[in-house]
Amino acid sequence: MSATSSAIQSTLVENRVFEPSAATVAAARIPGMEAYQALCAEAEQDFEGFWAKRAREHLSWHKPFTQTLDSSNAPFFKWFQDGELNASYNCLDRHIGTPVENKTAIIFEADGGEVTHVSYKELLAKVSQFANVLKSKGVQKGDRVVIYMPMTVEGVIAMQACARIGATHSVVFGGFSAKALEERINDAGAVAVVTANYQMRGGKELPLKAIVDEAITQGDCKTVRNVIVFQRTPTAVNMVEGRDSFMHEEMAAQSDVCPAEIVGAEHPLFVLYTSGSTGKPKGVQHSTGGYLLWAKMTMDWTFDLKDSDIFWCTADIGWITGHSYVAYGPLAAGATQIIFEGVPTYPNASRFWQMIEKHKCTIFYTAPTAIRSLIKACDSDEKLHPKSFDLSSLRILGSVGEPINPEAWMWYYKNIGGERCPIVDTFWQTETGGHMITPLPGATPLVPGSCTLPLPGITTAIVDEMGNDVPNGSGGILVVKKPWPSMIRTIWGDPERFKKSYFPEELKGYYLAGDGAVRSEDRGYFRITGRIDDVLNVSGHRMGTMEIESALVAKTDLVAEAAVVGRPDDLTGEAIVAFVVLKGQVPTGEDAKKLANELRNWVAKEIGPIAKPKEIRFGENLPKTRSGKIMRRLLRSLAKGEAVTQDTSTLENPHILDQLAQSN
Ligand code: 6R9
Repeated sequence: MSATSSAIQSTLVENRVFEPSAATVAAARIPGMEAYQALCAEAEQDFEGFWAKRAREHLSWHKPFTQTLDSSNAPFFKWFQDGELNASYNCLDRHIGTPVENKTAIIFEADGGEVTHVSYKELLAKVSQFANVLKSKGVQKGDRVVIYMPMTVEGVIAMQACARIGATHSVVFGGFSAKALEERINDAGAVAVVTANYQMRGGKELPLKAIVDEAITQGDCKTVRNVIVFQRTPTAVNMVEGRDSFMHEEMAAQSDVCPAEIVGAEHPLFVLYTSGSTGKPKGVQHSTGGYLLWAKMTMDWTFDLKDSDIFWCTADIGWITGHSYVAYGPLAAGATQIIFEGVPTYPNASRFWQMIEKHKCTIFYTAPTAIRSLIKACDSDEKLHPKSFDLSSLRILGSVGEPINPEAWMWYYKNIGGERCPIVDTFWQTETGGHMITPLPGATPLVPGSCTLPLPGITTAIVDEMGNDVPNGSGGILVVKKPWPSMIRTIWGDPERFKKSYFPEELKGYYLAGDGAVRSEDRGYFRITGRIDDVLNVSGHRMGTMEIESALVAKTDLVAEAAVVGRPDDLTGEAIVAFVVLKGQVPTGEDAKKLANELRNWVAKEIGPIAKPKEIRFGENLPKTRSGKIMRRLLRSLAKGEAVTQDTSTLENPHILDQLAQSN
């Protein structure tokens, strides 16, 4: 294909529009663009009235709120402030006495393939029992509990039990290292840690409890009084007398009734750590009322949820997607959901398709990185290919975590959705609590690679550095102009950082998302162009470049200086490239390989395997301006293998570029 014809083809691909079928529109909760526009108009005419009406409709309040939005201490917005409720009550008790009580809440499929069904009634009993366990350990309303668990029903039980007694949970992804865990336990001041002895992933038994022990000992986590261990596998682990106990033994000793502790709408439901542009992760604090409202509403709107749906979100509970669309949203909405413990490639790359067929999944929500890796594995093997499976149960597909490239979108649409299922490309963040910009299955014409339009009530816009709107077609900074119920409330323990990171003065009080975006000239559709700060997105995981740099320079016997940048990668979206100055000589050949490996393993130990640089390059120095600033844009070009075309006249040491241009 000539260059021109491929250019024409890619423009054609991007201009393709997929309208929802008449049948989908007719059956949808938001049927057609007029219905969508009517909701947007309602929110615009009476912003607070719009949200108040939904909060009354979608949630059960123990004490009704009288004030919808309190902006008196902006940007510390408060929603439904004087209202009282409980999140676990809204996810479980609320369904008792309705037909949902005997409905399956969770279809759990273990790594090895064993399947368990748990009804709403059964889940309520288990959550109550575990809530009583926490209470018996002295955990009280407002205390923090760290959850370091595999993807299991017990993980959700632990989260719901915290919510039930008003304890604020902080889930740490099971792939994080002892060091990362320790930092989070200490920052949150957790009184208890809930973990499992091991986790099963891809047929392998991986330790969790041992990492908790290491974290607590090394990090001197004085606040932790108890460690409660879910026995996932029969393998024994070290148990500390007086501190540690087994979840099943504790639960067996407790009643399965535990009245929900009623809390104020602004009570912190959870703190979830995410990467920002400094070395220290941010504890994103979410509320109870506003957060839960949006988790529930977006289940209805974005996924057009019906009673009969079998919903499957593949995200881990360690990430925000696993909070909003596994632990809270589906339960608040009374849905049946699939929870999967394992990995998409075990025992082989058809695992997802097998599970969709077996459990008759109707809504499938996953990340572009999973799709891209499965395309690679399945396209070369007929037996693994989705066409060898009956995926006719599917009606809606979703994508989340990073931009989905039009090729991956088309493959997903054709091979998984059978050209029948709308794809909702949902743009949102840990800080937004729930979806922000997304198509609606029964309304929005789809354009591959575009997350299309904001949900009703959500005021996203693209502005320049002074906060002025830019015209469609011009790129700019993505902001949200008005507050919304599920927005981040603060950074745990650091309100100043919250203000500075998300509400910089020059942006007129708008919420700064940290992403660049552009709207199409014809439809005004949003397309996210990627982060504008020092945050990378590797396989849909957020990683701060400074975090990785701090980890590298913490290897003080070896490393003098390090700079980390991202490089586009076909499979993982972005890949991590580290430029490292060692204390000794610049290594070459086998030595360089050995040292690079040592550093990669070091980063895995400091943060977690997801933070391992894909490539490490050594140099005697880093490119710096005369004032000593590292020129990251040059490093980004070098990482991509591009010729450096930028102005290098301010560079202190231009010869360094040749050295850093070489891969080891
Ligand atoms: C939900 C989640 C947030 C960052 C966000 C953006 C990227 C997420 C996206 C997307 C393009 C989408 N992102 N969804 N980019 N299209 N549909 O992923 O939260 O882990 O906090 O990451 O992910 O860059 O700013 P989180």
